Amino acid sequence: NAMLSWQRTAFHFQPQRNWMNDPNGPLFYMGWYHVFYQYNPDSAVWGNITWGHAVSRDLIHWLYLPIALFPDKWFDVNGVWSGSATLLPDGKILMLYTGSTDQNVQVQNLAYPANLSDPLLLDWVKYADNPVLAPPPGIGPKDFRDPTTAWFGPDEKWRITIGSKLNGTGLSLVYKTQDFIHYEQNDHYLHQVPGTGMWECVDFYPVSVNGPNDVKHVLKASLDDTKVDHYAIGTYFIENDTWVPDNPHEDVGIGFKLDYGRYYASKTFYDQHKNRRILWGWINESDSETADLKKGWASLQTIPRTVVFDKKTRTNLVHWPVEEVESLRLGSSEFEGVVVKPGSVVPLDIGPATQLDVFAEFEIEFLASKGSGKDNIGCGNGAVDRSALGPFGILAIADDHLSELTPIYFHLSSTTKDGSSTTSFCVDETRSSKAPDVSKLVFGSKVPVLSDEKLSMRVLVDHSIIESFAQGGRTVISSRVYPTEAIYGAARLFLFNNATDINIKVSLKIWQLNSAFIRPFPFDQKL
Ligand code: DQQ
Repeated sequence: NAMLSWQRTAFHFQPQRNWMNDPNGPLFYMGWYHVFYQYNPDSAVWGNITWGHAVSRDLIHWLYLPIALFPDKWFDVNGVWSGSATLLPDGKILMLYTGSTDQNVQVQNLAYPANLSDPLLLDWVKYADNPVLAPPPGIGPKDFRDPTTAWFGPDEKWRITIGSKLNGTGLSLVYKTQDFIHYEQNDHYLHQVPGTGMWECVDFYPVSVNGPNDVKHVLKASLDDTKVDHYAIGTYFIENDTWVPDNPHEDVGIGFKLDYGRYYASKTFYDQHKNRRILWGWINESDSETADLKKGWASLQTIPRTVVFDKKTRTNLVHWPVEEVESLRLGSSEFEGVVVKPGSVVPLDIGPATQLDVFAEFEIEFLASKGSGKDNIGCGNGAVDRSALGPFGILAIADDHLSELTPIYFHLSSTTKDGSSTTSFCVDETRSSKAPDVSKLVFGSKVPVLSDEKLSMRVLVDHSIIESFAQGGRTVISSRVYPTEAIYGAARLFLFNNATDINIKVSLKIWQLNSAFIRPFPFDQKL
């Protein structure tokens, strides 16, 4: 449908057509990054779930491969659901995934590449005696899914964890195995948090705090009830495979979100090629199913992000687009100290503004005549709010008349006695589209700003997706927007300041981004 083609993105991964959801089994093998994904080959809505498959040399340019796994056995006929890859020290690759059986029971199945000398890993074999795990006593048949990548213990056994729930308490079961066929269930859960409901797509991995021997562990769960990816940082006790959060007030499901926008079912993998941990996440649609059927596709994946422990705050992770995205940078424009006065909007003359990498730093000038007391509104009702210290930031995917725009902004709260202040980082979708039947919300959260730091944001703009990173990636917001006017050459970028008591002084570097090649693998051609 040409009418809606501008909502296609230029450098985000998405299938050619139809429905996609969770990223599955990401891995690096023989020079190629692989990503699999929950994919409905028949329609732009969820159903008939297979594993789509694509490969890339650099996590940016992608080649679609044939579907890797179909729902064609009794143990997965109602869906080949999410799962993870484990690379064994001997070079083998194992995939554990959830099958929804002919009885709609969630079981764990084993699959492996038919031919390890094929770098594309085109053919997959399902272990004949699947399933390898069925829901244990006491766990509901529909509350047992999404096995993690396995990790190795000092007892020479591998461990996996699988999310579930019991009476509203979200939890993660641990199993040990030596051959990935036979498993013993641990007495203890890895962790549990009352009131958080079903934990989908659990992720569990170490982050370096002070060199490789000093690590903390991240536990992430995708909460089925709220459709939010929550993580917490804590300590893993190998002796009984339990994990304890550093801060019980910021436990899984009640503390940090990986991304405060439209984002779900994320998964990391360790990239042994570049020694980094990479995070994939699904950006879901916020238009109607009717609109998705009409446009013939639904959902995208974020630009893969590197994940590290924040050594400055020591409380959170930082996420940043993989450096390879910078290979898409074309010409750039720079602006130095642009002053934006209270209540004003300043256009940034950069030419087309649909494919951008924007880096902006903000300085605050307090206006002497003013000086109100309290200002603690957080993201408030969006960028139209006006108060002493915010909001201010940029307007992306905006048309000349500002009839459509998506503000990405900071809002400071008043400085407290000890000199610290709380800063909120937000995205306001409420005026992002004139289209009806689109859910438009204000997203955001607090972001730590240390005393020696400037306020900064990085924003990737790609037609209908805006990925925003504050303070080096401490707080991240993915937005899905549906412009009808601010498309192609009509899309612009502006600065705005709706605060009443401050000027902002903004320095920016803005790159135009090239499109990525995302197309079918040329099987008839040598690469
Ligand atoms: N999506 C899969 C499940 C998972 C859910 C099914 C999360 O395995 O729990 O498509 O989005």
